[in-house]
Amino acid sequence: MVDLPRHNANFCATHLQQLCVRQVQRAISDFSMFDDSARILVAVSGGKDSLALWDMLVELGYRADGLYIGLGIGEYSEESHRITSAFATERGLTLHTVDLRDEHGFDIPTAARATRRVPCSACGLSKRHIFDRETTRLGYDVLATGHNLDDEAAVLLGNTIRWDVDYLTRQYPVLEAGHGFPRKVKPLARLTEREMAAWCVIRGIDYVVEECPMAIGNRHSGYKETLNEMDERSPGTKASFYLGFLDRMAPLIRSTPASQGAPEACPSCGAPSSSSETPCAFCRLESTASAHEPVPVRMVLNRTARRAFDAQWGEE
Ligand code: Q46
Ligand code: ZN
Repeated sequence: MVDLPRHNANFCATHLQQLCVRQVQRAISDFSMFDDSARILVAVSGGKDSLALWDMLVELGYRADGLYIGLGIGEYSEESHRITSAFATERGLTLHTVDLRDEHGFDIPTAARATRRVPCSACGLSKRHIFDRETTRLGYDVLATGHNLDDEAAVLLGNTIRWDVDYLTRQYPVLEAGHGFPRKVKPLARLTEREMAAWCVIRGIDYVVEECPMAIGNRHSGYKETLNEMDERSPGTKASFYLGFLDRMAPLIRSTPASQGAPEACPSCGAPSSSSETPCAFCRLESTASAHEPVPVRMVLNRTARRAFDAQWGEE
């Protein structure tokens, strides 16, 4: 039995699966994410959310393949790749892989050191660029990511605390295609982290339990912890915060790519960019980071994250 306080009920394995499938189907239809014939590319990291999403879409009969990006984050990335490949092989699914170091000459720890910015900044930029490029290049109709309700609620809390109106107007489970960018969807937006972990246990999905060592102590994790504390005191707070935003606030403020300025093409890689004169942000990152000596992951972790990393993976 799985206890889900936000529904004020315990769920057996069968009912938990029904709940998850219903919520995914509802998200797909409420937000018109894609139809039955769509070719879907699922961004998979080896974590529970993206593997559960891939599993669910295949189970529901969709044509869904996976895309894994090798970020070069030490043993964490090696384990993620191993688990993702095994998931695909065991189920006979198609997995595309892009390795940052092999194809672009750098990894995330080295990019963080070379740019003197937090690792998640270089990582987010690289993932967005490669997801967009590969979805278009390989001819998929849509890119699906495993962001769940906890992720989205934490982002919403951060955007609200900062009153980042620009991000708030774009926070939605569907990002329409436009100006060279593919359509992007988040079918798990109505499901919590706890529900996704339960799905994986019930379905026997092996996933990377440890979170990325770079995430330890970052602001996003702090927002998640705050929301979890509130949810413990008053179950359902997290869901009503995010789902209420989608129901009542997003329709009033939402913007789409069509309402934003048309981008130019990067002169170096051809990706959509703000200028056709200077290389795009990813090409600039690639040129700076690939010129830098490789940096091991431990070197760019703060003290807390390094301790957690050593305890999990052993000292390098
Ligand atoms: S993988 Fe990349 Fe995340 Fe790790 S470095 Fe940050 S953004 S935390 S989803
Ligand atoms: Zn470029």
